[in-house]
Amino acid sequence: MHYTGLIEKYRDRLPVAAGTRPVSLNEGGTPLIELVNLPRLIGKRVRIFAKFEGLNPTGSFKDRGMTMAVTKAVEAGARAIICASTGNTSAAAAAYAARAGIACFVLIPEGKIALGKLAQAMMHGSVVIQIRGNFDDGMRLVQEIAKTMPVSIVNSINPFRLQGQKTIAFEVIEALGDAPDYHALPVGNAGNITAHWIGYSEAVCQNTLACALCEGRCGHHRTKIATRRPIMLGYQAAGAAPLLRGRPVENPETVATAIRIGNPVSWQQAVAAQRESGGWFGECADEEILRVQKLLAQAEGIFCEPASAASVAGLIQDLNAGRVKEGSTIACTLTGHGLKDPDTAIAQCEAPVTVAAERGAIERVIRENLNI
Ligand code: AN7
Repeated sequence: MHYTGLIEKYRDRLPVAAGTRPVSLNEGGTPLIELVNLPRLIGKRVRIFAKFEGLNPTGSFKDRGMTMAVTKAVEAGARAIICASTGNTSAAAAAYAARAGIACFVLIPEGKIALGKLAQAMMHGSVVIQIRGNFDDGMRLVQEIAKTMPVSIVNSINPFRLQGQKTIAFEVIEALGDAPDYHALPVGNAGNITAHWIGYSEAVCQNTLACALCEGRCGHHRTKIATRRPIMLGYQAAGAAPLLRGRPVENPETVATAIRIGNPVSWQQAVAAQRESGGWFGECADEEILRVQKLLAQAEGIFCEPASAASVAGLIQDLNAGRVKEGSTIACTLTGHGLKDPDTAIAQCEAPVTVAAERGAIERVIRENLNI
């Protein structure tokens, strides 16, 4: 049957009513791609699977949360949505608002979001408000503003966002036949690690009690689809690692602008996921994030954005430290597409060679590169 997005697919596991009409761009259903070269390159006997969320309609996992948040906002009669964003949330909000025919306001830190994300927010017709401040300032402002203005918040403090994003866990389980041993992902505002844990927890639960969100309509705890839950590994950029440090970071800084966040709103839930799963938080230096981003692009053919590469960069560190055991199966969420941030990609690569439009000149380049 024609795939029409995650609300239709997981209707019985999501807090939606029978008559709810999804605002959807057919998000979800992303591939789980085994990394076929990386384990050999790092000399570890493990199976690593990348959940490539860059292949969602707006190029990040945010679409999963946004289909739910906008569907519910429209159902409740909202005429406008608002979010603070490091880029991907604004791109998704803008697209789903366009689809629903409602207004969208996005607050972004001036000069600190990747070019592709800015283009998306602008192109989909949202009102882009650049603030002279960082994401955390924007998050605080959005919460204040939503108290007095007729705008519905679609940041991940909106519980429907997490409900949509929990479907990543369901899809990983379906692809592998059960939960992996570990699940690694980048952590910024900490909504996604919370959502993954909700998904994995519901997957092993047969509790038929009604969930608080839907007042008994969904019955999403009905069928057990996994026998266990993974150990959760949450990786932050070294310059923006509040969860690792145990306190907010005043001026977060990292090349991975998507996770340039110093005071995550889902702090408590993320810590709960880490503790309950027996997992931990780790940090990655910017150089390491970029090195692994390039490694994924050049050794696996997968172009993710810098923040996404933190999941694999952190995993490699913990494999080398012996903290993640060999023989394990690991899922890594690659949260966004590399095309989102062309500036950072180009800055890491050698400039193209420029030659005359002549056969000889091109043959010379080929010979040099193949050493023949
Ligand atoms: C590619 O867009 O917060 O820990 O405003 O874009 O759930 O915040 C983006 C976050 C990881 C972190 N990878 O997820 C925003 C925003 C990418 C991201 C994260 C983000 P959370």
